[in-house]
Amino acid sequence: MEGYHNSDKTCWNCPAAKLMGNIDFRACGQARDFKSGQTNQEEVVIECRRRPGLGYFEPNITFEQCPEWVPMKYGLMLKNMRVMILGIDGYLGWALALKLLTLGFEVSGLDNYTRRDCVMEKGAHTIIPIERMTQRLITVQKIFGKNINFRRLDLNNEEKLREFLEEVIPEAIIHYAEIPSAPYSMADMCHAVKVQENNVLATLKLLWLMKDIIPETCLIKLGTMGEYGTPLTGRPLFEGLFPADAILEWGERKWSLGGETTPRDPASFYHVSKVQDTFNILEACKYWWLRSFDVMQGVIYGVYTEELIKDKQLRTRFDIDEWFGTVINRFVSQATVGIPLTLYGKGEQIRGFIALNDAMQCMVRLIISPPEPGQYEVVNQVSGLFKVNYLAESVAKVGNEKFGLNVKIQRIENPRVEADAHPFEVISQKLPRLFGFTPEIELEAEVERIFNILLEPEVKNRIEMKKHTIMPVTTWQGEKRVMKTLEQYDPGTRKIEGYQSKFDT
Ligand code: USQ
Repeated sequence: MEGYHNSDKTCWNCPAAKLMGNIDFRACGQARDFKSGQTNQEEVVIECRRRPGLGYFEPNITFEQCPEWVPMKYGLMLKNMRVMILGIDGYLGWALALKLLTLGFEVSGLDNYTRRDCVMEKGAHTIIPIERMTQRLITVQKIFGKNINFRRLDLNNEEKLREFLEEVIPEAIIHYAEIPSAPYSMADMCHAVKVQENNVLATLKLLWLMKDIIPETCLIKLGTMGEYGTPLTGRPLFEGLFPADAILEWGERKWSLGGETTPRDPASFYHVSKVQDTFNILEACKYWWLRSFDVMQGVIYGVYTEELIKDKQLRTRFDIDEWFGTVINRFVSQATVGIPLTLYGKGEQIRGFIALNDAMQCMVRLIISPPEPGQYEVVNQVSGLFKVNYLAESVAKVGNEKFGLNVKIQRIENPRVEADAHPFEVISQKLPRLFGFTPEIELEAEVERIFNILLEPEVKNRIEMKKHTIMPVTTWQGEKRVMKTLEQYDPGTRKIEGYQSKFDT
């Protein structure tokens, strides 16, 4: 493709194109029911919210031809595009808000501080201190000279959500407002229900409101690679839907599976909530011609984006407790305070990973390249596949060699029900091939950046204060108990086979 990855997209993809009221999608694929009053009933015409002077016109202007789409670092962007981030106070939401602001987007967002509350419930806190939202917004104004239109709001409050959507009329919605923790969802009945209510029901309400208020706006929804599970057959994890040449063979007969959703095998009630979202969004796209990217993101790690490092007060949260810390972030914090790195079970689980900055790059690229009406698109958002024991070795190496630590590794009983040795092949072609994504962050370089922050005296002290929340006590059986240590060893003393499994980009 010439030019930017989104140069050839047209009004069909643009959120400023007013399709509702001009096209009746229910009639057929590209139905013809016009308000234009034109006599030629074969022609599909629409209006543009940003360029009313065009009147009724054929929706085939490309982004490259349209003066409302202007170049920036990652492609063409709709000038001052209004992006609403649901869950803007979180680890990802905050990082994305700052990135979008600096790129020239108009950013709005909501949050009800569930993440802060759930971490507090564990008796933990974000290791990297963050301010209250009011102070965060003042800092943003001071450093970037720009405002974020923030609303404290629960996504499950449909009346307030409707008001906010009607006020902003976002041109893209990023949905990060879910409780993202597998162990939290397995703690007991109340937690399991809370996660599913918070995640599934709120997303369903959002879909209904989008249909009524902003049907041309793309929903970019954070799913998870964990929806797919880890098939023991080694079958590749396609991007949500089977490709056209995938064949089901049974007895003497063969069928194409093309376009059908791939099997899901979630690994906790949290992961189940994401699977339920998947089907609700897929159906909404089918029934109402909404459009969505469902982002199957791997395990995220890191502290760095260009914007987050501009000022200490701009940093994003960083959790390390057994509920909300993800594995690499936890390992670095453990190394910092002398806890042997905790491998669960055999420690040979393989997951897809992506650094914070790379994940943000992907999101920007998706925001500026919306799907067409009715299109439900899935992307697998990972930049590398690693065994967790390899990650422990990498963290230990950086800790020992660059920071003079004496890092040990331990295997403990696995509190989860999961395969801890399995094949894993991921297809992740769309982001690099269709959206121009190029990972910029190397694992060990980012681990070093994490160490640099976690070893700051104030931050290290905050880990010391909460180190009792690091060891897992939440089992998938719903019991709370201390996990037995199975063995402890020095890094570099084990041979790790196939630590980076097959990864198809
Ligand atoms: N693990 C350890 N030691 C630890 C922590 C984790 O060995 O101290 C293992 C776990 O058993 C698991 C793997 O590391 O096999 C990843 O665990 P995690 O806690 O880092 O991540 P997970 O529970 O899978 O969930 C995280 C996010 C979630 C997101 C998911 C992406 O919390 O929101 O959906 O990563 S994925 O794993 O690809 O599904």
